[in-house]
Amino acid sequence: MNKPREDLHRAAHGDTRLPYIRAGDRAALARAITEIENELPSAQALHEACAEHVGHAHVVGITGPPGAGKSTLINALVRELLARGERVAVAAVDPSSPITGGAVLGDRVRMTDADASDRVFIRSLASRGHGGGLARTTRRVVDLLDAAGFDSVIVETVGAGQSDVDIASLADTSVVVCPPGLGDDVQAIKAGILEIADVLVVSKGDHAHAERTERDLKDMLNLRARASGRKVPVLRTVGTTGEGVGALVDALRAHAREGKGRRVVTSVHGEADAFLRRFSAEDPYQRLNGIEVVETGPGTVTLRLQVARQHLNFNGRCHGGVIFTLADSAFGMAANGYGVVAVGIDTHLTFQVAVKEGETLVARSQEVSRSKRIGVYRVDVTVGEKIVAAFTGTVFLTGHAHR
Ligand SMILES: Nc1nc2c(ncn2[C@@H]2O[C@H](COP(=O)(O)OP(=O)(O)OP(=O)(O)O)[C@@H](O)[C@H]2O)c(=O)[nH]1
Ligand SMILES: [Mg+2]
Repeated sequence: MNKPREDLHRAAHGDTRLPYIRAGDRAALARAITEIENELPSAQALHEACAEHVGHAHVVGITGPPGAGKSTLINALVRELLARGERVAVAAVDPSSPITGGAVLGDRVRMTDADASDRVFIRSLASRGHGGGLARTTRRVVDLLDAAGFDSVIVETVGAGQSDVDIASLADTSVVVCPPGLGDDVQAIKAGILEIADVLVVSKGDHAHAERTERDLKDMLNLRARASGRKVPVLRTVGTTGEGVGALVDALRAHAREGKGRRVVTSVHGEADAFLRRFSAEDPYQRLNGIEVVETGPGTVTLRLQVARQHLNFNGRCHGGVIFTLADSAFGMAANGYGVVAVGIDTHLTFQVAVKEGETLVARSQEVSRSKRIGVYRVDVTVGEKIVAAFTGTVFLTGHAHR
């Protein structure tokens, strides 16, 4: 229980590492990513310090089946972006080979000149976390790279939509890479993948079947566009030579300019704090129950309630509904701290220890993951050092701003 407090202390005084990272200290950046990957307590303070610096980078997700040519394409993309004078970061989420996968990509890019190599940072993320863990760390690494001042942050993941890391929720622009000859049967890459693509790339454009695959995909997308009105560009690239990659960068930029699918970025926290405190003060149900705000941070809120007679059930213990109300309030506030209306759609609460009159309940919510449309939160309800209830909740993000 001391650790979170140490974190809050650090957060309150600003994180000392971020200025170095923002000044281009690569060793500090690499260490910070390791901390995030290992989910060390110190990573939380860093994450909170990043909040006011995120939102500058264009985050591009590159996904597609294994061996589709994603890394080779990213290598060419990095060269193109460097040639345009950008600072570029790449995070490769590689379940098959956590370290060597990244090294392969790095080796290929290292061929560029010295000035350029100062402007590129490549990192492979070990997928040791399962499910939500990997999604959370990847998201935090992306936020860190964004806060570090890279113009583009490219994320490579295997799979498309169904993978642990849902690239569509992580990126401003999602690119789906389709290798040629996925068939004669393009149906193989069906709805799921096409749904998340902002840009489709037929890779290995020098391959005999590439033209055919491009045509099939265009036909399929034209049919869909007629129904949905959503136009997804299809481009052909040759990663090994860089052919078509200039046009790809143009398409990525065009998508970013349209502003569709912007990631939800954390607002400057001072405003959010004032907003959340007002939100709590104006919530009649929170007032009725005597709920007080202890602390707020990006994606996290701590609330307190002292159990009084009015909170007891027929057994003389704290009513479960009160514990739920406290946890649900922390959940709702954390999810709504970004200026976007978040609506709860699912919650689950376990009661672990009975609570007596006079005890003080503290509920601290934590963001597990947050995407364009969905946020997942966990809340621990404690009395002193004891966890008395654990809550998880999901919100739907409406995309509408709070009044
Ligand atoms: N002919 C040709 N081969 C390519 C091209 N791009 C990639 N390849 C080859 O395709 C193979 C897979 O390429 P990668 O870039 O490693 O593919 P990937 O999608 O990153 O693979 P995983 O990360 O393992 O899923 C390699 O042998 C590449 O040399 C291309 O444009 N043309
Ligand atoms: Mg790869």
